[in-house]
Amino acid sequence: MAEHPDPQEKLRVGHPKKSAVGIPGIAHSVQYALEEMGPKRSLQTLLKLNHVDGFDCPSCAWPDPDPEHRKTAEFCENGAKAVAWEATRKRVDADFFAAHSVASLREESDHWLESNGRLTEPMYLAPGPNRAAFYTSGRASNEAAFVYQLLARRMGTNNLPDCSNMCHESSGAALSQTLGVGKGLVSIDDIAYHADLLVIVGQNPGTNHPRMLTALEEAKKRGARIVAINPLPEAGLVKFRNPQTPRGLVGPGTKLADRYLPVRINGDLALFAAVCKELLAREDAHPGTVLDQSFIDKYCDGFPDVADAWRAIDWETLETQSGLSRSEISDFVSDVEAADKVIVCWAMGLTQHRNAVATIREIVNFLLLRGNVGRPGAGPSPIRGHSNVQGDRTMGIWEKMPDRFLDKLHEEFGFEPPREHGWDTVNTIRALRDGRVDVFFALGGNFVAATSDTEVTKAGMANCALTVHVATKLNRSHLHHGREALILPCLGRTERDVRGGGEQFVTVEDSMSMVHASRGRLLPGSQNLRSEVAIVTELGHRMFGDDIGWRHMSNDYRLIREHISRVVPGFQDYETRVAVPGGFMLPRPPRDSRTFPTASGLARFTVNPPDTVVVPDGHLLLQTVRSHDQFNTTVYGMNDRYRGIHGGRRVVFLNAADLRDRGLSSGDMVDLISVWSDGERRAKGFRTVEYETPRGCAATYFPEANVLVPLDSTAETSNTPTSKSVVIRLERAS
Ligand SMILES: Nc1nc2c(c(=O)[nH]1)N[C@H]1C(S)=C(S)[C@@H](COP(=O)(O)OP(=O)(O)OC[C@H]3O[C@@H](n4cnc5c(=O)[nH]c(N)nc54)[C@H](O)[C@@H]3O)O[C@H]1N2
Ligand SMILES: Nc1nc2c(c(=O)[nH]1)N[C@H]1C(S)=C(S)[C@@H](COP(=O)(O)OP(=O)(O)OC[C@H]3O[C@@H](n4cnc5c(=O)[nH]c(N)nc54)[C@H](O)[C@@H]3O)O[C@H]1N2
Ligand SMILES: [Mo]
Repeated sequence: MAEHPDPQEKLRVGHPKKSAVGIPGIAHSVQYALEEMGPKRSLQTLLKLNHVDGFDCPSCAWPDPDPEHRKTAEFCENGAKAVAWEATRKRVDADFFAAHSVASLREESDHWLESNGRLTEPMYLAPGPNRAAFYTSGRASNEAAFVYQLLARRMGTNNLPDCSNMCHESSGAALSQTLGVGKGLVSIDDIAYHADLLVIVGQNPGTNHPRMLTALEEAKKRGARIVAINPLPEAGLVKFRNPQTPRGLVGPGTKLADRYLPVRINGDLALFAAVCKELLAREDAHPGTVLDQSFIDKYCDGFPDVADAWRAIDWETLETQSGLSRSEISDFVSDVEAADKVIVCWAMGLTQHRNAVATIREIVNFLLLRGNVGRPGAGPSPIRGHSNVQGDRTMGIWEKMPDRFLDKLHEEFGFEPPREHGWDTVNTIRALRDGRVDVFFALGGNFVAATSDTEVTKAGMANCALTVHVATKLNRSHLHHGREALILPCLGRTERDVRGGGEQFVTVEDSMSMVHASRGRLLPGSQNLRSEVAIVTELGHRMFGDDIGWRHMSNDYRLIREHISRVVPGFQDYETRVAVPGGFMLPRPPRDSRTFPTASGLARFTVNPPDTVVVPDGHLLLQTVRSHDQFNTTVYGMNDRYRGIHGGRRVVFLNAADLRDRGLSSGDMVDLISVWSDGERRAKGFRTVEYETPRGCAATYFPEANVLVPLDSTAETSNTPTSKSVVIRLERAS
């Protein structure tokens, strides 16, 4: 019985026949056999049907007469049909399945399905490529990242979530929308030797980028000013905890920042709107003295609209949202006015909020106003996290790589890469939760611990048929696994990598777009360890044979770099240029020539109405930060000495007044409860620490606090979990 009407069917209703079978019936069946089998085969089969030296009619179970009584044509009309149907020359083989998707076949009638002919080859339906997800943490080298995205796309999926989705995704989105390039436009020399003013927003370099302090010290020595914008007075920038100094380089008691603005958590959009409004007001008062009007006219669009928007905002909104007074903001604007060249550096304090992309766009507006883009000593500078997180993106680790990259892959390797966008990190967790992932593969990282809504992620992992982790160290993600699980240990950056083609090196790209080589020197931790490149290319070889030279790439990474040089823009002569000590700088058109590869070809001013997270009465806004003794989910020790914490991590930093309001004192034990539209999440047992931070703000460490971050609480556009703005309340621990 056909479930679906036959699309070929043209129903006609005639008179019922009076007699069954007879000559017309036989003639009909012979004609039918001719159609299906051709004349010779028809004769061969129909004459053998139900004969002693022949075969049993595949149609009904009517017994055959004894041998003497059998006729030359011992078959009925339906027997002939059955034979012809089976002995057909038509084939349903691999080509057929290549031409028809299972979903489209499901729509066909039963008649049509069988009428396509005989099944002649075993058919295996593998899980759809989009039921696999390939996660990357930002330590993978360019070579490993390139072959990894190649493997995923060769399989047919763009499901390439990465740690960037939780990190600088918002920066990439804001910068490409406004300047046409999703990367920073500043180099170390700009910071150390050229900028007049360095604005450090939502970043704690003393702990997370200690080598940056050297550049800042250099800048300070030649008289540059430094402004820190942060709800916490971080050590090195703002505060010193004697006797330590961040690098032992500045004298005791020195602090780098000349001005500190204790912004409310998530108050930066309002702050930068206020700064722009004030700059505009000063320009209006003394036309031609504050803004770089010739830069704006020549290189930008959207200025009149955004200027109107700034003029219309009232100061009260800006002060309330930023938590800063008009005079504090005005003093900062004076620093800006006095500086010819301004750099803004930022990190997770800006990117992990609902309005993160808008905030970073407002910073671009701020820089454009005085032509602080596309010249030495000026520009936007997102400070990246993992050593090669930026390089991994350049190599194609992204769930939505543009078509021009996919076209190049096609040209280079001859297969058609999938075009449909894949899952980012949050969407991968949703798919895991809903049982839509069969295979979860991770090239490094600690997905379960690093992502938001820990319990949801853990449970989701168990829905997978297979989880695979390529890793150097055992971590929590390996313990929350699918029905089958693999851990593939790999070489680390420090170790020598010898392959068939000799000793190999890999390459990486830093925050400032410099590409350079990295060579391990230590003997591998074990003979069993293979490089990430070797693991991924071997997998490619096992799955696809040597269709695109997986084994060759595995033995000689130069071949991978050759492919990269043809696929990825800016990598021409890769092998030669990376051989130069220090490597080479990738092109950054806005910086190199004030060329903005946006749709309009101009740098874009954007209107970003100030707003901030609404915190209900009695609640606090919680940010989650790194201690001095950790690298993301890797905890080296239990101290955070710059913040005065020793021997434990379950602490929550609070303003004295917020403690007092709740009848709490420093050292009390509390539970943290986050509130979200779908309910509450609780993290138990945190010790309160009275700390200098604006009222209504709180801070604690990640990854412990990730249980509090709701999966659906993400940044607009970038879909980054809002790890720096979680609405919570406190309850005294029982
Ligand atoms: N030692 C060490 N180094 C690291 C890492 C590590 O874990 N350990 N991690 C690496 C990685 S992956 C990354 S991404 C970087 C992260 O580097 P950072 O971004 O410096 O790391 P976080 O600890 O998240 O610090 C965020 C900073 O932003 C501030 N902040 C929070 N909310 C706001 C806000 O709303 N506005 C403003 N203006 N400031 C805010 C916090 O007080 C804190 O100072 O470091 C990299 N380097
Ligand atoms: N609440 C909250 N959550 C956050 C953040 C936050 O600020 N707050 N920050 C987010 C950010 S910025 C990031 S980048 C993510 C980090 O997310 P991930 O990158 O997934 O996490 P890591 O902790 O860096 O991963 C550490 C693991 O990587 C493996 N590993 C180390 N080196 C290598 C190597 O060379 N090769 C391989 N294959 N494996 C290696 C080790 O097994 C180690 O356990 O976390 C995000 N999560
Ligand atoms: Mo990061």
